[in-house]
Amino acid sequence: ANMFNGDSPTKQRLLVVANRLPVSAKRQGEDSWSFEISAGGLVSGLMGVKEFEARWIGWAGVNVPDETGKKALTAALAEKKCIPVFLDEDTANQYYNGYCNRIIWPLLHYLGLPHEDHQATTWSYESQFAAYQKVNRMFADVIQSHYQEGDVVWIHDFHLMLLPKHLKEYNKNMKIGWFLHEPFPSSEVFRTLPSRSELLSAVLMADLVGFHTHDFARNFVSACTSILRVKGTPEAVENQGRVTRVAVCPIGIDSERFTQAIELLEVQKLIKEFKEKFFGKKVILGVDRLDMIKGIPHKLLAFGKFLEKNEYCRDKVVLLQIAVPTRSDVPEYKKLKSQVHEIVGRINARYGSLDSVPIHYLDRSIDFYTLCALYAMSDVALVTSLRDGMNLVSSEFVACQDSKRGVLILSEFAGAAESLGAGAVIVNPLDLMGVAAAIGQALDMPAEERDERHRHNFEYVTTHTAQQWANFFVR
Ligand code: ADQ
Repeated sequence: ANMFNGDSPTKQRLLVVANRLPVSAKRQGEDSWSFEISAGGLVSGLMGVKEFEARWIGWAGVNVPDETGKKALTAALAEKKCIPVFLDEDTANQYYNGYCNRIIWPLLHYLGLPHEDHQATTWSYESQFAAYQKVNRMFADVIQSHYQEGDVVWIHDFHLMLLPKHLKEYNKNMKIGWFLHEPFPSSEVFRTLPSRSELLSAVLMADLVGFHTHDFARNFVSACTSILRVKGTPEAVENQGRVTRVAVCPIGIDSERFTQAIELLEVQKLIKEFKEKFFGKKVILGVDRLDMIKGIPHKLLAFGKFLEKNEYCRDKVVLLQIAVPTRSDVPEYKKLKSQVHEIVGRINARYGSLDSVPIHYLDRSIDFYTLCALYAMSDVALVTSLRDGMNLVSSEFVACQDSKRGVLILSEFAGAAESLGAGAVIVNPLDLMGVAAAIGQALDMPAEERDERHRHNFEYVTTHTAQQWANFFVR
């Protein structure tokens, strides 16, 4: 039942703090709950940190208005070593759907700040930031009440940038790390944020801050030096005598989970079924959360250009795009969904025939085995993120391709390009003709070249795992 194995009183305690707990809770009755583990890079990485005794602290993701419910949920989560932070509906909305998803997220990905006139809600910048401040403070209180002398606190992501400051106010000896899973943008972009100084100086109260790439780390240091006028080097920032270390540590995946899954009979059966379904066709795979940063419209339009130029391919190549809807309470995400549907419809109407359509598009989540089977049977994976902290889909595809040795087409704007660049075909997702040409190059690539590129990336993905990432950062 525990998320983490091998607890012992002699182990170093680690408090992992993230916006969401690694399990989602569903209420079954007044005081009974069911849970589902949300598998992702963070969860699998931290499950692999065996030398620490870890606890998770995060928002349960559900609104629990009554005290009985809160008590029951807290007790049930304690068995899973999870500690919930409870947020009321309005605070959660303005903090999460507002400040986090409509303000900081787009800014970190170079999409700029929303214009208040264009906001479909009545929330002002100030009220959203107030909710963000309130939630960061609530997290600090929960952490403080569970903290024991000597614990290491590892905070994740842009949702909790004020937290290091609050925690140091409670206890200046607390050891605090903060890791950003998203890109840190150029300081010219970051400085447009009204609360830039407050956020940066709060983050600098951490002892260690980590990023996926050298570029992100450099941008962060340069934002600190230009906005706060503090001293910085590529490895550290000094603010009023306090030194914050800056580390570059790209996340990996739990590669064995994938390499083992594709050997399972159940997955092999799925692979065979998909091969029969797409017999005689080359399959290009896209797997993304439906988010503007993933460049899904650009991917579809580039594929359209490829079909326009390569008439003979129209019934021989399919693009299988899985786009899991997320953040559907945010208006921009609703708009994106209908825009994408419209483009798919247009391309299929233009290039389809009575017995085939070039784009198979699903906007739902698929289970892990089906995902592995799709990764394993596809000829090409197409990742066209406009900006992306890392992009785990690229690594997952590589991990499942050891017998097929398909080609990864990867955006130069994904953090993954720094590590998988030598094996992937790198593209600028905004250069639609360039992406169309890369699709042609990938589909025609000679076996020896595919082999060499794949070997490079497979070696990387299986030796730079999520477990190593977590161990490195915490140590
Ligand atoms: P994301 O943007 O959510 O997170 P990404 O790296 O794209 O992360 O990984 C998405 C995960 O969801 C993958 O593990 C993938 O298998 C899964 N997934 C996607 N679509 C799915 C579908 N249709 N069905 C089932 N599963 C699906 C942030 C940053 C990233 C960074 C990660 C980790 O934005 O840039 O790589 O954190 O640091």
